[in-house]
Amino acid sequence: MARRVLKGARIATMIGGYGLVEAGVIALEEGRIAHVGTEVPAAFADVAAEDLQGRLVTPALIDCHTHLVFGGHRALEFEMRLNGASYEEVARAGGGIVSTVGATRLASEEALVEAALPRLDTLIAEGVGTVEIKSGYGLDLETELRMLRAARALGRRRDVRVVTSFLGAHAVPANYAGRADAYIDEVCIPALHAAHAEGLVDAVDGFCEGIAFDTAQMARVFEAARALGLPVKLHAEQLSNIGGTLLAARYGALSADHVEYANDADAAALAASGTVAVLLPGAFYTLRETQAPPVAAFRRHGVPMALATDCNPGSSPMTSLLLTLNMGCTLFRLTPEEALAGVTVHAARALGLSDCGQVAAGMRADLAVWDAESPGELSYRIGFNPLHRRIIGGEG
Ligand code: DI6
Ligand code: FE
Repeated sequence: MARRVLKGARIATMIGGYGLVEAGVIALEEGRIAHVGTEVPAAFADVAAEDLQGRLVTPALIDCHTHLVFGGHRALEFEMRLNGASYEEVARAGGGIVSTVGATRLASEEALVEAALPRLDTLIAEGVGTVEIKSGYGLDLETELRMLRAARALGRRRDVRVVTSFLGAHAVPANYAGRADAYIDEVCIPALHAAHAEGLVDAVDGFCEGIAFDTAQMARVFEAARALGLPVKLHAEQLSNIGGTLLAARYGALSADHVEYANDADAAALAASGTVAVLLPGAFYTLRETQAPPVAAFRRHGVPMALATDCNPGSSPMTSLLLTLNMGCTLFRLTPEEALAGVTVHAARALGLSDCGQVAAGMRADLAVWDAESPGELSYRIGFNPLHRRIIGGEG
């Protein structure tokens, strides 16, 4: 359907906060938004308008940080933690990320796709139109590439835009224990080159943490990314402060993610570099973390904040972006307006996308229509999905 007019919409444009337009009209043409206002534009006078009967319209939601592709699951670890083990103890005991690596290496591309589809479908059912998917459970060249091919395949299998991040620097595999630098040189950077040559990489990510890679090691990965012209992002300050956020800012990263242990100086650096702070309340909740990210400092310095599921088998086995909104408000004290910006306009920015995340002329016609009266309802409810339908690329 090339041309289309929606009327009777309460539109949260997400331009300057909610940017509400009452009794709004949206004209769509060739997969793009052609017009947003309160009158049908003359050029669309010939198109029969569809009445949304006062329903809320937002940009289609964007989950800007997921590890959606992986083999197996980690329910046993969940039990371990409930029996008293900490996340770091689980990791040091050979569990954690590395155990998912074993299951992922054994899975074919098709098996990875099939395992991820139910998770992706759950996100889509809540109005998600764009999802970021990371590699990082291969930690060898073949499996890192296979994960990224699976991520691209998911984007072809469903009406959703998939943005990939190469996360070769996610953990040190067992055969490189104690030799993280050699892993970076011999596996991570060559795999990045190979994945990029195959068109599989939209951005480069890493896990900068005591149990993973330090800032000097991450800087080498970022240099390789820069040489390829790829943007970077970083899991930073999730469990401790070791300088990842400052590193991310120094490289003009799209985002610094988790950031529970970031401080005021980190917030100032993110603001200066225009880097988005991606908050991941699902991991905070699952790990029973007690230090919340410095939201007040982010506000004070004007750091854009995004929210994402961090869907992964260990620290955030969550496939609900609506629950993430609620957790962002309840656990981190975001306002519902900040939370919705976090899964729309700021999530787009965290992915380097400028054609989605707002309802505005020129943007992709990716919309979510809700059986809701006010945008705050999306954050308010727990375990309730008011999605009426998605419109993706002007269709639906
Ligand atoms: N931080 C996280 O929370 C996830 N990855 C990361 O770098 C955890 C991934 C996992 O435990 O499998
Ligand atoms: Fe993550």
